Amino acid sequence: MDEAGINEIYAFAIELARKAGRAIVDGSSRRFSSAAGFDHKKNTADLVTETDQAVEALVKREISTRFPDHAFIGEESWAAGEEHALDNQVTWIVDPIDGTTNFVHAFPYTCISIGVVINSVPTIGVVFAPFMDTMYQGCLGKGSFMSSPHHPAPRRLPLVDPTPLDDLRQALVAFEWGSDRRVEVLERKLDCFRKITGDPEGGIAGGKMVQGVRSVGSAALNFCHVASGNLDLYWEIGCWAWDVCAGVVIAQEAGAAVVGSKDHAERATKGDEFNVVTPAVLTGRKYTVIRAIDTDKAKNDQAQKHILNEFYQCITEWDP
Ligand code: LIP
Repeated sequence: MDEAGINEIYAFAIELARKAGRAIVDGSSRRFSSAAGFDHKKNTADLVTETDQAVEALVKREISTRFPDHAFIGEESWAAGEEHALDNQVTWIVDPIDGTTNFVHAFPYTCISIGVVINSVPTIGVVFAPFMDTMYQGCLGKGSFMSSPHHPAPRRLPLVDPTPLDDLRQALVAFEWGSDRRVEVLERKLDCFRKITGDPEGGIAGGKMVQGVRSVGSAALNFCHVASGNLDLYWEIGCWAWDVCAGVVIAQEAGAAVVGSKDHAERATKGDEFNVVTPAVLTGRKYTVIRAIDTDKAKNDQAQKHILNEFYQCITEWDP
């Protein structure tokens, strides 16, 4: 696809995210004025609302009208059985409301996430958080940017020059509790959380004692905070391609690195396929993203690989 074609899709995605954001805010107003409910998916922590479904229908309709030959993967369409394998079609990968639990509770970390895969490569990413009126956008080879009420003109990401990150003890990390709370999953999560946060001199063997942990409830916004440099690393097993596709582009364009499963991370940090998000990684439901650490690419790669190798010493994976 030529530059003009990519630019047309990019501009359309940004405007579409703003339109969807208005629908999310309207949906929230209706929800709290009429006490409109929500439904459970796999359990009482996995929620969906009529606004999720309405916003996805809006986005899907607008895309298919403008780009009828493009493919679409959306969280709610997928839940309704419309599964689509990632192939070499231009594919829109959309989460209409990332942070649905936050939406239900009027916690502002809610966004729409619009990713576009072109030639099997995550190429365009747009994440709009309407309750904070904050837009994150990125396009392959063109950088990524953030705009907000205090800074309406898009600012390039990361927001500040990368600073050294020699050890996880200096890191602010994000991980999520997610909605799978079965004992075999929760035990693994808790063991990983324990090692990531624990004091090795205080009895937690292998503890990395990170400086802090944040769980905002939105994979897309976690990726954007890593891209901005506000978070050092985010890890999750169990979210989906629609939660992360846009964030992958925004993060990589800000110098961040993305890996998938522990096995992928080990191969990627040893080989020459570092920071390549293939369709298998994008749909693998296991993700780690680490912020830019150096402006020099070779030094940045080396520093990110070092921290990733240290981080994965804490991780015992499970299949979501
Ligand atoms: C959410 C993800 C989050 C995960 C939640 C949920 P949703 O997406 O963004 O990372 O921990 O369980 O899946 O369901 O709000 O679109």
